[in-house]
Amino acid sequence: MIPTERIAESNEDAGRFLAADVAHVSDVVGRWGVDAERVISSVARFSVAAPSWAVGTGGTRFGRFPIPGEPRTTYEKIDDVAALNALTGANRTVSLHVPWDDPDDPVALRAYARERGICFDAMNSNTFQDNPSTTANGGISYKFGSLANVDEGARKAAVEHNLAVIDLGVQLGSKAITVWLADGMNHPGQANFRGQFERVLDGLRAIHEHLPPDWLMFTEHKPFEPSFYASVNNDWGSSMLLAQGTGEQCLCLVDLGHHLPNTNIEQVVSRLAMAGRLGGFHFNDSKYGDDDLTVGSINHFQLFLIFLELLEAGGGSMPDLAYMIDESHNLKDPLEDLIQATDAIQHTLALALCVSHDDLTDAQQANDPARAAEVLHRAFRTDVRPLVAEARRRNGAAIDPLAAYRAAGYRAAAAAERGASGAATGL
Ligand SMILES: [Mn+2]
Repeated sequence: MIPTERIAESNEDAGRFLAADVAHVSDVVGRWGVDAERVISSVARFSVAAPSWAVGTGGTRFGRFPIPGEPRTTYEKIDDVAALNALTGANRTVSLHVPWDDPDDPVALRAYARERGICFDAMNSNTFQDNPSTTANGGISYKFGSLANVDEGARKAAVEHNLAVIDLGVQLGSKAITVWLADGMNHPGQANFRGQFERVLDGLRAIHEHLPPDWLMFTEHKPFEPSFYASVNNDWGSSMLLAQGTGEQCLCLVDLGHHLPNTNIEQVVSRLAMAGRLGGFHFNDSKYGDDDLTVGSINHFQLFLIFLELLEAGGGSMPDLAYMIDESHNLKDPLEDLIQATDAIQHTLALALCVSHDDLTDAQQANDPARAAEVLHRAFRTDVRPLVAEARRRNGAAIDPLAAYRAAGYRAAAAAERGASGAATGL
């Protein structure tokens, strides 16, 4: 854990000019009618889940470069998320991935997490690789798909796995399951488009039937990889058809990296929200595809526009969706990257909250695109970092979380305890 005294210590230095900076930004945004106090409290309220696999190093198909002190167990992953949350105050939940996380005693795990201030967000089921329970079961394999497979045994195993993940999630206090499928084709002619889609829909319906009444399930689309010719759930249209065909508790999840280049993601967000089917959100950034780069590191203005649509969907506040960071940390210390991702999310939320909705609507009603652009840019180009820092300070978190993380020596302590070659990410 990172003790609160260490954070308070780091805040003494980092906070020397904070009050003056907050007063200045409040004055600036106040000139166009934005209440900085509301921005601060909205950012302070917002939380985004850390996925359990993201506290370990990711990797590419060319290799993985582990760092000392990576978590070895789900318990140690919870420790890392708790440390992250102590620094940011904005990662109050963890999202597990089964079977990479497969706790023997879910009740004990839940209690362990609760003691550290961490709750369980949406569960993730994995049917994109063979796992011991399927291969042991009569040679069943997901090589040719899970829910879309022509083999009934594989489809049945995939449905059963999802049901088991829901049962596990119930014990952990989770309220949702995200179903991302690798199903599709790597070769033209390999399968029948309609047949695959209908089999997936049947499987999703069987999973939906098992949902407790207060649960949601999410369909997550992705255009390619590992199915490089065609994914079954390839885009938001397919995702929406699947959600609509599955049932009332099935909503769509948008992963920022799961779109073809130049896709207007903010428009996708608007459409799904308009249809009442927007349920989950995975943050990352990309230059080429599903790069899983640090949030806001490349397309920051696009992220800002996406946040505007989220605020629009929530009537001026962030809608109650399942938000998660979905990144692969190939070179950075995973916790440092998660700190930067969370900071980028908080920062961009603050920027979006500084847009005057009234002024933007006036410009739109007057058919004045230049003025509309000015309204967006005056917010986007304002330095709102003091408002974000103040939100963190009020949450008892670090004003400068990365500096506080390094000063606390967390990774070195973890390495001493866990050793140099731990890895429990499943990658
Ligand atoms: Mn995702």
